[in-house]
Amino acid sequence: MRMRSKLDISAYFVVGPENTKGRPVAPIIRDAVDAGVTCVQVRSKTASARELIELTGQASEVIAQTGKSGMVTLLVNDRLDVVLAAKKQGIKVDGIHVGQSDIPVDICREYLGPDAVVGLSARTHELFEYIKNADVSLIDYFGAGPLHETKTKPDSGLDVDGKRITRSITDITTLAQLSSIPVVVGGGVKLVDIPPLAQTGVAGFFVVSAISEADDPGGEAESLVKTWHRHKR
Ligand code: TZP
Ligand code: MG
Repeated sequence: MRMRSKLDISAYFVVGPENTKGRPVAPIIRDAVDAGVTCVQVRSKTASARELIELTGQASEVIAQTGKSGMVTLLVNDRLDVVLAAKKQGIKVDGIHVGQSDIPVDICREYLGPDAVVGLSARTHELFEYIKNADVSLIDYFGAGPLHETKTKPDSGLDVDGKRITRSITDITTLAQLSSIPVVVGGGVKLVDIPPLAQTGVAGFFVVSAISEADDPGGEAESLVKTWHRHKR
């Protein structure tokens, strides 16, 4: 099993140009990293490959400017091509996060090598069974959720039969116990959700809008991070 003692996904910020209310993304990433987020995932369903490479480069640069290079993990959502191109251009990017219908994790691992971080969304209605029995030899963590329905990802939690599933705090506690690798949970997470989530035993929370759409993204990120640490089990 992969054991990355250095991988800190306790405060995991997912962001892209669709989620910043028209504001530039890089300063929001800088504020969030300054405030203590430990992982940044660049995610866009509309940006071109070139725009995503550019954004990944900016994210890497602002992380370096905060002095947290090597401590804050930088990932790209879905796009193995973007990660490979960014690396080729000398951009420091740590890995990829993929979903169940994206590029398979064995291909990601093969192209990115043993040191890369590969995260996988555990998206199935039979989540407990899946998490318990999954082959985790190639991945570093599971993303799970949603805790709540969210307009950021309207299909989140939508099952094949159109039924919507959200994960209760009790379910998330069970997930944390069943999984042999770290689990990060998100979906509609706001400040008020952090204390109960931190008590479940999961490795961290992930958010998009709570930080990226806030009037003061840095201030919001700081509140989330501090609250997590105050309440974590
Ligand atoms: N995956 C599951 S829910 C979600 C993703 C990327 C979006 C969460 O966004 P928000 O704004 O924190 O609800
Ligand atoms: Mg995906």
